[in-house]
Amino acid sequence: MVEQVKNYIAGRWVDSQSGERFNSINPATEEVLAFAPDSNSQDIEAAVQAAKAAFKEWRLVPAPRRGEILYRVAQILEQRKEALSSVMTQEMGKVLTEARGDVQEAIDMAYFMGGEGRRMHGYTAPVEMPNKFGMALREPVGVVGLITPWNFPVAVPSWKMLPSLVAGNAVIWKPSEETPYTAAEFVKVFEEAGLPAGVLNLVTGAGAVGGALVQHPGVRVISFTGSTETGTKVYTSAAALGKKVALEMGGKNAIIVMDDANLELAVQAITWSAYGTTGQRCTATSRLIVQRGVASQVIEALAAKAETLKVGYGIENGVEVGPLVNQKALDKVEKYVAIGRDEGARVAFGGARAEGRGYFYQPTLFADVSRDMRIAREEIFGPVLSVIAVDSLEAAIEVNNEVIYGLSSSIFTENVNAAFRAIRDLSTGIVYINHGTTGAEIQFPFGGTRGTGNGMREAGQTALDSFTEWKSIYVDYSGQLQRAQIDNRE
Ligand code: UN1
Repeated sequence: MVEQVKNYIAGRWVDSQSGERFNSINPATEEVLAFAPDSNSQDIEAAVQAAKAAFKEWRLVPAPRRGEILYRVAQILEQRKEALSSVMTQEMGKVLTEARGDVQEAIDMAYFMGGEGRRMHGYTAPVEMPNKFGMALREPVGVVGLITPWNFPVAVPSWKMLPSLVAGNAVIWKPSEETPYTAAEFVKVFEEAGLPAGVLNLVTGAGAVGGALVQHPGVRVISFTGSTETGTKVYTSAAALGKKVALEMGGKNAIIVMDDANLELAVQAITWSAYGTTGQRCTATSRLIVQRGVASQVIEALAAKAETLKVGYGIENGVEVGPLVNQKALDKVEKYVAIGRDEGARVAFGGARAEGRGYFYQPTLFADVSRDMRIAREEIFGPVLSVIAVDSLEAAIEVNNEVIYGLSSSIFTENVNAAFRAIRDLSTGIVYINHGTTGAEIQFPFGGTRGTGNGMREAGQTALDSFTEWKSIYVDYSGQLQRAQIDNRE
């Protein structure tokens, strides 16, 4: 049965005014799973009008009450976890256990941000004049536009929606065209939780409709997660309109393994960070920087472990690695594996498509990679790991820091001095010690340096920075014209 997805605007499920639709394909079977509206700028216009109208009232709902709706979202998500995870696996391919983890991140975020309804701290500070009081508080911005990827089709949108909503904004969400069905199922949770009509609007479609959202003057904030190429375009066009933009883009994350590391632990962590979600996480490990003394031992162990991984349809029990999201992603992985071979790297494991239907590729390990090869520098977004051997901690850190991205990094060592030097010197937004590069928790800032972002962070309380403005308030209860009003300060 093919699901018919609709847009959700002003609290109603509607078709696009374009009358067009597109298919959402199950990447494991290549069958059509759902149709969704191929929306246009008229749909964005309708969503902006709905969001603007809803914002007028939503901003006045006390934040603790807004937080309570988020708690209900969390509870409904808990009940729906299995169903939503199953739709996600069918729609974008990640294995069921990972899909459950994806939904769980949204549950965690809903409880966390629900709590912000009673925190969302501002502050007071002493002021210069007698009988005068000063305070600063966070205010919603208005209508926010969210553009999200397919690789975390519930978790990543939740990082944007939940802080937006608790802060009192109205939201227009344009999910990836790979995951409209999962998106609509997620929006239904908010509807059931009692979110007023127009506060959250869903508009599905391809890049053009995202562009219309970015361009609309009624949308004051754009929060984007996706490719560096698209994110840069979003940033440029939103800047011309004076909008606030939060960007989360590419990665080329590395794990460093020192020769004193617990190698068994390191090999397990590398395997899941590199091949989990078929390497399609912004936080995935795509480089292994290993100290020369243990390099061949680690490569052998990784190849042996990769051989045991069960690749297949993620809905089936025991499958550990699902397909890539689509043909284009598969082509890109094939292209990079060819580039790696041409550059002189050695395929230690994998290096080919899997047989049969579905966009499957074998977990792939490249040895003898040098730091200047393209496979050591460019984001592949697939199950391909490149191993670079180095002589020292200093060299490892240098190699880690020289790529254009800076999301996540990790070091395996039993030496506390090396660990703390790495914490100090690894120039990524997230650093792990004796843990893979994936698995960030929602209560800490999430985001990267350099080409990964634009200095904003998601998750944690920092998430509110993207979706609020500060208002500073001075209350003068002296009953007099005080000097500060005349000459500020003498
Ligand atoms: C992403 O790949 O965009 O840390 C998000 C992790 C997950 C989130 C990844 N919690 O791997």
